[in-house]
Formats: sequence, C-alpha cells, structure tokens
Amino acid sequence: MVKVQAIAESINIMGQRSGTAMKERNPGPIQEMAKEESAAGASFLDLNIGPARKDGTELMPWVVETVEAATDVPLCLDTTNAEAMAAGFKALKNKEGAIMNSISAQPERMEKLIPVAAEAGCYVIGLLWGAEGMPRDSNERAAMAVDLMMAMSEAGIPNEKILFDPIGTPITLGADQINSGLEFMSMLQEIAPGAGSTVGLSNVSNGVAEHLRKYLDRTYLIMLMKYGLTTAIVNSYDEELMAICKGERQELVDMVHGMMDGNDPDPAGLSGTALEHYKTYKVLSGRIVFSESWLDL
Ligand code: THG
Repeated sequence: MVKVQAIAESINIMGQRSGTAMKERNPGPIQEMAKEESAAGASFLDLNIGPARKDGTELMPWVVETVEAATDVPLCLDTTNAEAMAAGFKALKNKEGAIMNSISAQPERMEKLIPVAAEAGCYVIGLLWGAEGMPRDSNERAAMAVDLMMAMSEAGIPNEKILFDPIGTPITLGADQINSGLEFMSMLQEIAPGAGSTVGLSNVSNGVAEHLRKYLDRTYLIMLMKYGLTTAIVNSYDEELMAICKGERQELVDMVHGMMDGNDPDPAGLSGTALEHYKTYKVLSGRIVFSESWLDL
C-alpha cells in the first residue's frame, strides 16, 4: 500500500544528466531516468524545465512526448512559464492523470492557468505563494488556500483535484517556517475538505552538505505524514525515502509521531535509522538549532 504518492523530481533542467539532455534535445538520458524513477516506485514524474523564457513552448512538449514514449506513469509538468505549461498540456496523452505544477495565488497566474487545468481535468498543485511572495505564517497560507480554492471551484475544479503545497523552506533559515507549514497542514481538511497536498522535500535541505540532505528529507516527510500528506516531490533515487513513502517504515513513523505528541524517548535505547530520525526531528522541530554537525551531537 502506497501511503504517500511520490512525485519523482530528478528530470530537471538544473540536473547534470537531464539538463544537458534537454538542452541538446537528446531523448536517451531522459527516457532512461524516466524508467529508473518509475521502477523506483514513483506515482508521477516531475518534468521541470524552470522558467524557460526562450524556448519553453517548444521544450515542454518535447519533454512530455519524450517521457510518454518511455513510460505510462502520469506526469507532473513543472514550469513558471504559463505558455509552456499550456503547450505541454496540449501535447500530453494522459491529461486527466497528470499534475499541473503549479498555480500560485498570484492573480495573473490563476487567470492564465485555471482554464487550462479545468479543460484538461488534471490535478493542480495550489502553491501557497502570493503577490507578495512567501506567506509569513499559517494564517497567510490559509488565506491563499481559500483564494485558490474559490477560483478553482468557480472554474469547476473540485477540491479532490487540488494538491496544496505549503512550501517547504530550508532548515538553514530556521525551524519557524517549517513549523508554520506543518501547522497549515493540520488545518487543511477544515479549510478545503477533500483536498490533497504536496511538499518539495528537498527544499528543506537546500544549501546543506550533499551527504547530509537525505536525513532531513526523510524525517521531514514523516513529520508531514502526521497531517495526512498525500503526495511529496522526492528524490526517488533515495531508497530509504521511497520505503517511507510506501508505508514500509511504520516503526520509525510511530516514533517520530510520538515525539510530535510530546514523547521523548531515551536516545540511549536507539540506534541506526531510529537514532537518525530522533536527532533530525529535534532539529526540524526547532528544539535544537541547526548546524551541520547535528547528527554527531
Ligand atoms: N514545490 C513544487 N514544485 C517544486 C518544488 C516545490 N518543483 C521544484 C522543486 N521544488 C522540486 N524539485 C527539485 C529538483 C531537484 C532538486 C531539488 C528539488 C535537487 N537536485 C540536486 C541538486 O540540485 O543538488 C541534484 C541535481 C542533479 O541531478 O544534479 O536538489 O517545493 N510544487
């Protein structure tokens, strides 16, 4: 049983292998990655071409056709270029199963993309990012979610097709923003009954030394699961992270959720992954200030 549907993030204009292939319009490496991510258990493949100001309307359809020729796993089209998004949806074979990533609470983005999503019948990520940028707390996130939900509802998009993204922020900026994102998640079913959710887990470890990132991403996922996170944008090459998504690490989930309820297990009795999650939870919840030596403390 899949607990959290994984949206695999690695086909990405910034990535070494996929970025070069996109620029050269070389399908091979992208199709290989699509197969690897599918085999790892991804429920969706994110295709991130970035802002693509110059050639987005041509690049997105090319990437969509390239990946749909290699796998049947539904796609998640990721660009801030509204024209490229529309062009990508035109090219998609499986429109209804796809995700539009994303529509933010900025009026011009809503105007341009809500009609495209309504016509496609796809899932839509409602990104809680507004005219003034990043929301400051859970109340601002809630207000943006209501704006997005109302506008989508008017266009005939039901809550069941919306995945709200409270936006994960780097732990290097402190735990407060991470906490208010979690607080928003705990309010979501009251704000938008039936809606789903997603978070880009790698955001939380952005700027942290490469070999330490996976620990933050894994524990953050478990924390979000307490509030019913339905999907997550993940590095599908991390097998341990995928095992958490698949519901195969229940004992670790129980420990972290217990800590969120106020339990404080004796670390002397913990080892291996349990100890990693114990220490990382202390950092992500703000009980310990982040430094790159947190696992050695
Ligand atoms: N929410 C939503 N969409 C999103 C994000 C989000 N899309 C983009 C991003 N955040 C999620 N995608 C990625 C993709 C790659 C990485 C992080 C997030 C990443 N890549 C490695 C790096 O840059 O070091 C490796 C790159 C490589 O392959 O070389 O970290 O939050 N809705």
